[in-house]
Amino acid sequence: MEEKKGFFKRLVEGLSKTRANIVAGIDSIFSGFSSIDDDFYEEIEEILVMGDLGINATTAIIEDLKAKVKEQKIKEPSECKQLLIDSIKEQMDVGETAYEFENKQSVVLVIGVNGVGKTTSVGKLAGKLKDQGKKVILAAADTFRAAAGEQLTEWANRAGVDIIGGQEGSDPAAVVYDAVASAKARHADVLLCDTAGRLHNKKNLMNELGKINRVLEREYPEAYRETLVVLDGTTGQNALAQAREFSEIADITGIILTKLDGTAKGGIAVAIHSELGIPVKYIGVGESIDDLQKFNADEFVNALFNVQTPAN
Ligand SMILES: Nc1nc2c(ncn2[C@@H]2O[C@H](COP(=O)(O)OP(=O)(O)OP(=O)(O)O)[C@@H](O)[C@H]2O)c(=O)[nH]1
Ligand SMILES: [Mg+2]
Repeated sequence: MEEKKGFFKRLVEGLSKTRANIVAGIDSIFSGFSSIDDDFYEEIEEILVMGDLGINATTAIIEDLKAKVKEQKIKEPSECKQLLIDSIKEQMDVGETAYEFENKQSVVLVIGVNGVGKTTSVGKLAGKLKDQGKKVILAAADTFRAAAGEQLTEWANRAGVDIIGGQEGSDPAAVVYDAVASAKARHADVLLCDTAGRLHNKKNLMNELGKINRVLEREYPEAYRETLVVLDGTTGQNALAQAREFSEIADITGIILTKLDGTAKGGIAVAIHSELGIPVKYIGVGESIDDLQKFNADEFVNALFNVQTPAN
């Protein structure tokens, strides 16, 4: 509870620029319009699109808002605020089953382009799972970037979990092979695999992921599979484009959206979910080990609009 409160507060702080970007504009529409008309809806629409929520989500939200206004016979623009908040929440419900891997024997492949926060997120996730009493092993399958292994080793030490690595330049699939053997021998609950971010070229990426996937299928068929794409929240629409590209070459089961602290583009969380149907499962709001949390639509939208969640 203590920790959750702290995180919500940090989330509220982290989203302050996004809030300034979206909510301030919306509030001025709610107070500036005296009646609910087409202009009113158009202005809200524009702010949501500018706030990186994406065309899909925005259209759905506006349609939903219109239906609710009609149904509840609402006349005052100011009364629309809560309806709008509810509509945004409905766009991004992740559902109960999203975190099944946490309670199963599982292997989590963490992929994403250069510098988005893969290694950091693997480290944070390891810390979280370890705190839940899980036996976690890390696979340092980024053998490309110099010092990537050392960086992950630091995280393994911080989280208090084991790590399996390979030499720089060695085959990432071989590292995964060794890590699977170790996960089996040590009866690990979760094997987290960090990967290299430089494979921006689609063909290389597909080859490498294909190889890793074949190792996992062959050597560890009993493990529940999770493939998470890490996206940098500060890059807005670019993050959405990356998610789309990865979804074309891998069976993505979820997104980790990082660097939501201090970005004005936090609305992208809504867009990713709505445009691609891929749930945002975790969000990062800082560089330390506690700065990763499960994504909770209610909490996120409350933080965005700075309304208190009753339970917190
Ligand atoms: N502010 C902030 N910084 C973050 C967050 N997540 C990661 N970072 C920072 O982003 C930088 C890159 O993080 P890495 O974890 O090394 O990213 P990566 O995807 O592994 O990078 P490559 O392995 O080079 O592809 C580091 O300085 C991290 O501290 C976050 O949620 N908030
Ligand atoms: Mg890395």
